[in-house]
Amino acid sequence: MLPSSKRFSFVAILGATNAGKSTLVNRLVGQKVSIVSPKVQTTRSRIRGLINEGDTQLALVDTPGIFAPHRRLDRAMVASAWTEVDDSDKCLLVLDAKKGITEEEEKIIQKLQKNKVKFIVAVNKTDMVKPEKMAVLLAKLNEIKEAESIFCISALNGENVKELKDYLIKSASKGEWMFPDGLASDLPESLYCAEITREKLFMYLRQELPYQLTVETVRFTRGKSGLTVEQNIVVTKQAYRPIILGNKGTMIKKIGEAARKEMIKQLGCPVRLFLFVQVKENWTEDKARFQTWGLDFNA
Ligand SMILES: Nc1nc2c(ncn2[C@@H]2O[C@H](COP(=O)(O)OP(=O)(O)OP(=O)(O)O)[C@@H](O)[C@H]2O)c(=O)[nH]1
Ligand SMILES: [Mg+2]
Repeated sequence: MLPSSKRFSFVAILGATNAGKSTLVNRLVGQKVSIVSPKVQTTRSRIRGLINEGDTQLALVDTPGIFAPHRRLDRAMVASAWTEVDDSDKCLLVLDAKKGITEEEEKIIQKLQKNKVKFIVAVNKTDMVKPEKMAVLLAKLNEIKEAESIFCISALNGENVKELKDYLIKSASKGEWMFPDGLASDLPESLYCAEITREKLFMYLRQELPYQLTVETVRFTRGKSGLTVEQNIVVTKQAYRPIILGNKGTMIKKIGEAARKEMIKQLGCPVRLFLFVQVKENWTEDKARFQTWGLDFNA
């Protein structure tokens, strides 16, 4: 029997929160697999985006941003990002060019160096930065010997993303594919729809509230007329209920409409969406929820 010519790699996408990791994963996959928002700490658990090209499959692992954790959920999010680095074949560090290398990025780089992890750097958001500032940042990055390759990209407008993708494909390891062909993500659709609603909550609600809530899909059925999706927006306090509902229900209506439209766009079928607000003071201490997300409760 001829040896298989298949190639496969897990690529962990790591970086500070808000660097543009999820935007980049979506751009590389060519489809929205991970939610994005202008606020920090949007991604809460590992999301795998898949690229299938020729003989090669790449599983891009979008991870929660690295930040100084306080709550149990925060700790689990940050721990999950580091676990993905250990479990992957390649590591892609995403930096925000506008922010540069602050103490936060330095800590991440130092930890990678300490663990002897070689990494590829994607300097993102170059569309927002003047060439002089870029030159200074690149000079600093060039001194890091663990950085095997550096790409200056814009995940938002796609600049240089094709070059980065080609590099990742070229450097994939030999091996059988881990996921079926034709999939863009391994996230079940019911969880994906919960993420879409969470994205709209991030979009419409101000300040701290998105961090106090989670979304769970409690019904996901496919019928002749399309999908019926029922979801609970779970909050920690009764006082948050009226904020999410809004005056005469206008806020939840807006959120529901935006989420429904996005589900239709991404899943390509009619969707009926029903949203409810539920108060569960202790959802952030619920072990089963952490398991659903693949997060370590005791991190
Ligand atoms: N101008 C510009 N904005 C970008 C670019 N890439 C991402 N963004 C914006 O940066 C913000 C954060 O993007 P995300 O993709 O959610 O960042 P993330 O690193 O996944 O963030 P967390 O999941 O919270 O860690 C969003 O408002 C994006 O639109 C880029 O290349 N240029
Ligand atoms: Mg993200």
